[in-house]
Amino acid sequence: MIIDGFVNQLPDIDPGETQEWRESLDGVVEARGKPRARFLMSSLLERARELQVGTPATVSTPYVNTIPPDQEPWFPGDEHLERRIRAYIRWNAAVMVVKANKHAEGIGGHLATFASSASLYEVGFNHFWRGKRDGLAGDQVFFQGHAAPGIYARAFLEGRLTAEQLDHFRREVGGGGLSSYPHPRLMPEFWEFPTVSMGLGPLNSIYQARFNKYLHNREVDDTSGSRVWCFVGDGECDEPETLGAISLAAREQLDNLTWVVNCNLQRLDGPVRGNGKIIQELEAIFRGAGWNVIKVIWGRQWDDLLQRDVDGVLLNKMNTTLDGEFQRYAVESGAYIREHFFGPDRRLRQMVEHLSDDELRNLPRGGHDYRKLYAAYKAATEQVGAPTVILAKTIKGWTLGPDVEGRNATHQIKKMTNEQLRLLRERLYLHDEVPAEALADGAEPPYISLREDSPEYEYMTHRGRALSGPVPSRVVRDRRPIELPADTAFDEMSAGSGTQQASTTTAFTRLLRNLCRDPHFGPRVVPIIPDEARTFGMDALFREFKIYAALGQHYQPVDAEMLLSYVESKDGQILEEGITEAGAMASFIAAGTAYATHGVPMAPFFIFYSMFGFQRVMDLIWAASDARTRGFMLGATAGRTTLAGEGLQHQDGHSLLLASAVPTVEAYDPAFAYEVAAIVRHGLQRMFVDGEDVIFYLTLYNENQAMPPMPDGAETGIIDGLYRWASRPEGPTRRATILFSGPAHHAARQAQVELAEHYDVGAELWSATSYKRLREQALSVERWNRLHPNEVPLTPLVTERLAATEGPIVAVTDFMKIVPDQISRWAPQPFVPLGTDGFGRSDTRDALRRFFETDAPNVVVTVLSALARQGEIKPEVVADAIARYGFDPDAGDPRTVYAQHRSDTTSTAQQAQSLGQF
Ligand SMILES: Cc1ncc(C[n+]2csc(CCOP(=O)(O)OP(=O)(O)O)c2C)c(N)n1
Ligand SMILES: [Mg+2]
Repeated sequence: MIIDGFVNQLPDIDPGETQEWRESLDGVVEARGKPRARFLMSSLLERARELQVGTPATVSTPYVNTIPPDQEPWFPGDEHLERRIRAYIRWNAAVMVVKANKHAEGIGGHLATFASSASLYEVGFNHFWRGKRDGLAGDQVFFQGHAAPGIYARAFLEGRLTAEQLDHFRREVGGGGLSSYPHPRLMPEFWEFPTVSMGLGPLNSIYQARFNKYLHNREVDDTSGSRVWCFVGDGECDEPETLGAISLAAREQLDNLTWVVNCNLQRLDGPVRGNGKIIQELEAIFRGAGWNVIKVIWGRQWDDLLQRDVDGVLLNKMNTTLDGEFQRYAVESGAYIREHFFGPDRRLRQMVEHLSDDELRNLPRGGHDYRKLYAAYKAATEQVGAPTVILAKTIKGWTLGPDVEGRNATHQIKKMTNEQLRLLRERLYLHDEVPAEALADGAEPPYISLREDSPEYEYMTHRGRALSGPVPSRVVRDRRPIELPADTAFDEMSAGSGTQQASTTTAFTRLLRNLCRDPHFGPRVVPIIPDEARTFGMDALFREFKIYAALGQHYQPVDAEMLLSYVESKDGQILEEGITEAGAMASFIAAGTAYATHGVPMAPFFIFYSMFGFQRVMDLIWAASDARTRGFMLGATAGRTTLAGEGLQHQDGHSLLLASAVPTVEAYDPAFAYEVAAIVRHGLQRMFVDGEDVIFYLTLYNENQAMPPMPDGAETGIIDGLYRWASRPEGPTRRATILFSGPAHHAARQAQVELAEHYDVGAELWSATSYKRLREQALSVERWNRLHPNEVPLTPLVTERLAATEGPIVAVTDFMKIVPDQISRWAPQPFVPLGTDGFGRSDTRDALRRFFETDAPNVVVTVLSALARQGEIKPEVVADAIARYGFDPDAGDPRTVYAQHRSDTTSTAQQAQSLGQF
């Protein structure tokens, strides 16, 4: 059944006229066929657009170039020279990878991706991308990670890399090697943006373009001279991160953003859409999202054929040929193409009768044609009010020879014999540059380098000068230095809250407000929140600092009269991202690398639901670290028992563990407002005075408490990760030490009282703000000792701090036990962690802390048990305490198979029991 669309629901004021139009169409289909009818319909739609009739845009157009030949601009380059340069780069890229794999088995590398995209890059390099000379910020180019060999090969021709460096492709350990993919962490003067984890580059590029506009609209920096370019694989478009934010780009009218999708129709294993057409699919998606779409499918030799296509048969063939078939044509002979593509239809066959088989085989795809690409790039840069995507059709492994080009295995081919290289030399016309004997069997293939007086070198440097320097290049310069906030911003936190109750989340919100208010530092603060501000009480900031809205606020908010109304503004400061932790993370990266990208240090504070941070967007955090991002991540509503009612999928007891895996993340678990303030102040110092590329992660909790003032001299200990918070009470004869983090201080403090009152134990309390930091320090000491056998061994800081403690050490946390366990090896006394392993569940805080065995009675029993093991007290004392607190010692017998899931099996057993009662 065909359901007639919306038209039938509207009144028809002239049914006769409607009928006539419909019948005319029927007539065309009948007499001239569907292709003609399609042509007429397309023409009518185009005319309707010209007349601004307001018909909705169609999401898909025929399988031809978007820009017709007569609208192509003049190509301003020297095409011959550019082809020569492209050939040299292609050669060097291949030789580099081949040599790397000849000398180091298993080192890897890719030939086919760059072979398909060399022209896409060269047009950008030669005509569009602006570098960073003369104090300019330049363009931001996100390269496809696997195309890195080509980017190195070009930098070599430019004289920016040496042959020795090329010889050290993927050999980084000795220094001076080249990274496999774009890694600013390892090549900080070359790469700007890590891209190789598929999907992250495209996502980051959108938020980079958005952040450029943000800087501009807030008048922090003039970014109108920067354009963001992103190169994307067609297979990469299957990653949710790739396409997940494209509507934002259209909504915010990011006309400073251009994507080039390298549609070589293949991914790693095989075709991207063998049974379909990836270009058509992507066109519909992007057009639907509001992007300007430019298809570059056919090289110029096809223009003439399309001109002769009076019956629309060629167009029809183009439209109906599947990608799987196009891939086949890329590897087949001219005769095969003649028979199968042109052959079945007499009119088509006639159309190419004048072309030889060789000419047929070499009818190029648009993505290898400079003129077509130039026209598309130029149109993209002139587009106003929308981002542009260029869908360029290419061949994977282009001209790398019959064993590589278009083959399903092409992606992973990294070796070529000298025989294959000889063939490549033919295909690239490199007879003069590469002497035949250099490729004799067993010979080491040579790189091509340019003499400085060669026309190619002059052309490249001239283009480079005209475009303000080479790309990519990463430079850190202080175009607009940042000034740290005045101390007053922190004073309030250090003073404590008296009897007033507050959570560390509220305290942080006040701190953030103070920082934003600082006259010098304030404008550099970038608060980033993915639709969770109200949860954290941060809606208070909306009115004062406003929410960034690219186009302003065109409506009166429902709460306009209220104190905390939802105020959006073009110069708003808060990035209210909506429900996208990935997008928020991309903003965090753009802001946290602005010190390098724009020479304008910015201080991002990304506040999120802690469960949906590291666990959700770890790969982006890894990329942020690679990109040398500086900034603060705040995991609010942290803890597996402090966030009480939300249950399994919300209660975070492991983000600190995940954070411990990221080398440049400083992970802190503060208990009090003054600790939060001291850590933030220290972080700012490290990032913006010491110039360290670090990310600070702080957990924030929603449990209200009276905030104590900062003890004198505590600051160093807070930063180091451990300091004595309360000394042992006078009186008791036995000794113990309790380490607490975050809200576990409640349990520790109560336990201290209980132990003194009932068990003659005097316990010291220590605040452990960062186990990660203590562990890393201890590891470095351990290594030093290992390698300095003749020297007096050094003592890890954690051991030194705890050296004077007496009795067992019990560490209690609202995170998994493995978090404090990070330092157990260096504890000078027996060490027992208490934490929240297993899934969270909904209940009150007290019930949860009892369940996870992190409440005060459990701390008491753990201390007593440890003392008993040391022979300090009798086991009966422990047994008495267990009975007194009503623990069930038999829940979770370690001899059962499921011991490690104790917390969950118990609950299942309980459930079964209660069900049994019905
Ligand atoms: C997140 C992620 N998953 C998997 C990979 C491994 N991988 C590298 S390249 C590739 C295929 C890329 O295909 P496409 O995007 O079409 O790029 P092309 O090389 O064809 O231009 C895959 C799966 C990766 N780099 N990142
Ligand atoms: Mg591909």
